[in-house]
Amino acid sequence: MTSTDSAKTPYYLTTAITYPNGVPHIGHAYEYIATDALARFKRLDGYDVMFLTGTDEHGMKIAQAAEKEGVTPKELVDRNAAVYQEAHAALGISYDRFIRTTDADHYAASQAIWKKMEAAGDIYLGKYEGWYSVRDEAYYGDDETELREDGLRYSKVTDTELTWTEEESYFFRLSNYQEKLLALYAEQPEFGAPRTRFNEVISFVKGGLEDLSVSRTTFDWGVPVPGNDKHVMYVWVDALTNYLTGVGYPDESSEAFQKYWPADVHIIGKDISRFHAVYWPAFLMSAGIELPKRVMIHGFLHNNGVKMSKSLGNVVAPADWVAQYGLDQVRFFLLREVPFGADGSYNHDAVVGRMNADLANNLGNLAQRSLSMVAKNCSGVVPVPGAFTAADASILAEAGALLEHARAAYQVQDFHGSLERIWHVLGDTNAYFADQAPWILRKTDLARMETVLYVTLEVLRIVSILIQPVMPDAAAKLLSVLGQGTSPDDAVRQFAAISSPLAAGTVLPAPAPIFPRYEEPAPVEV
Ligand code: ME8
Repeated sequence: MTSTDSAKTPYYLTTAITYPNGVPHIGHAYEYIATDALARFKRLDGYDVMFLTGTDEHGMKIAQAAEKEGVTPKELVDRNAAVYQEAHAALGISYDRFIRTTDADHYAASQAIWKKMEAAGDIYLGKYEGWYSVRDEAYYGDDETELREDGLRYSKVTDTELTWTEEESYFFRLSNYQEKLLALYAEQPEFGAPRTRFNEVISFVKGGLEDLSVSRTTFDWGVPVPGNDKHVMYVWVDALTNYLTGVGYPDESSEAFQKYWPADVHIIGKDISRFHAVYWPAFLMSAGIELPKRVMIHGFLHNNGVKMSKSLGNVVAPADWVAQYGLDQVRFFLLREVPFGADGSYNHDAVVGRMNADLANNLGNLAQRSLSMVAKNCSGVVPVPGAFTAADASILAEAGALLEHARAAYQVQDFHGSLERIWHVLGDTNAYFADQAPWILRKTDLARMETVLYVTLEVLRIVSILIQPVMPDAAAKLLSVLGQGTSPDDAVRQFAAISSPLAAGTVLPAPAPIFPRYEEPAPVEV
C-alpha cells in the first residue's frame, strides 16, 4: 500500500460468484461489466477500490455436473474457472481478486463463520424433509411448489425441478431473525435496491421465516462442517462467505478487513435476492459481523425476449459478441440499453442501433467533424475562444453539470441514467454544432468559428473523461486526440480537474475515427 492509498476512502464492491458448471453467457457479462464500470468510476473518483469476483465451486449442482461428464468435481471447476477468467479478460474486467471457493483461505473463513453462528446458539442438528432445487441450490416451502402435468414438482418461484429430500441436517435458526431483519430494512431503506425488488424480499420475510437447513450428508463436495465430518456445509453458507474471505476474514484485525469491510455494495441478479438480503444479513448478525451497506439487485437479460437456455441454442458467449461488435461497444450497449434493476432484452439490431446512432453518429461524428476542422483551420491546435454567447454558455453549463450527475447516478448504480444524460448533452451539442455551422463561419467570422470549435472540444473532453468507466479504450483514444495524457495517473488527475477547462494552445495529434459504423458483412456469393 502506498502512503496515498491510506488517505483514500475505501470502496468494496462484489459481483455474485458464478457456478462454474457451464459457460459464461451475456447475463453474467452484464453483471461483471456493470460492477466493473462502478469499480472504474470509483477509482477515477479517488477511492481505494477493492473489487471481488469469482466462482462458486461447491454443491450438488457441481457434483452432479462432474459425475455426468465423468470427471472429478475439482477437475470440472479447475477447467471452468479458467473459462470464466478468460471471459473476464475478454470483457476488460478490472477485478482485484478472482476468488474460487476451493481456495484454502476460503475454507478457513467458512468454518470460522460457522463456529461463530454455532457459538451464538443459532445452529442445531435436526432432520430435513422438503423440496430442493439442485439448479437453484435452494429449498422451497410447500406453498412455493406445484405439481405439473409431467408428474414432477417445480418451484413456482424459479420454474426449476424439485426433488424430495430427507436427511439429517444442521439448521440455522433463521426464524429468530424475522424481527431483526425487518428492523434492518426499516432503518436502512437503502439496504436493498431497486425498491420494487427489495419490497419482494420484505414481503417474503413478513410472511414468516423457517429455520434453514445448512448442511448435507448425501455428498461430500463442500466445506466440512467443523466437528462433524459427515456433513458438508450447504453451498450457500460457504458461497456468501466469499465476500468475507476476499478481505481477509477470519482475521478481523487484518489490514484488508479493517479497511474494506463492511462491503459497500453486493451486485447480484434478481434470482438470488433472498440469499443476499435475507440469509446473508441473518448469518452476519448471528456471527456478530457488520452488515454490507447495500445489495443492488439487477434484472435478467433475455435473448430477443426469450430466456437463454442451452436447449434453445440461444446462449451467446460474451467473447463472441466482443469479437463481432468490439469490447467498448458491448459494454456500452449493455449499460445504456437497460435501466439497471429492470429486465431487458438484446438482439443484433438493438446492438447495431446503439453502435451506429449513439456511438458512430452522436459521439464519433461530432469528434471527427470538429477535430478535422481544428486540424485544417487552426493548425491542429486548440483555438483561443472569444467571449461566450448564451448558446455557448448553455452547452458548457450542461456539460459542466455532468460530473455531479454521474456521481449521484453511480452512487445508486444507475449506469443507464448516467449514460442517458451524457448522450442527451451530446445530442444538444450536435444541435449546437449544426446551428452554429462553423464550416460557414470559416468564411465569414474566423474568431467565432474558433469559439464554436473550442466549445465543442470542451464538451468532448468532459464526455471522454466520464465515459471511461464504461468504454475505457475508446475514451482513452478520444482523450488522446484531444491532446490529453492517457496513463492511469493522468486519468485520475484529469477526473479530479474536470472543471479546469481545456487549455487553448494544446497541440492535437491528427484526428482518427474512434467509432466506425457497423456494416453488415456482405452476403457470401454462391
Ligand atoms: O447464482 N441475466 O450463480 P449463477 C442477468 N453461484 N443476470 C443473470 C442471468 C441473466 N439471464 N442469469 C444469471 C449463482 N444471472 C450463485 C451466486 S453469490 C454468493 C452465489 C446472474 O452462475 C445471477 O443473477 O447462477 C447471478 O447474480 C450471477 O449471474 C451468477 O449466477
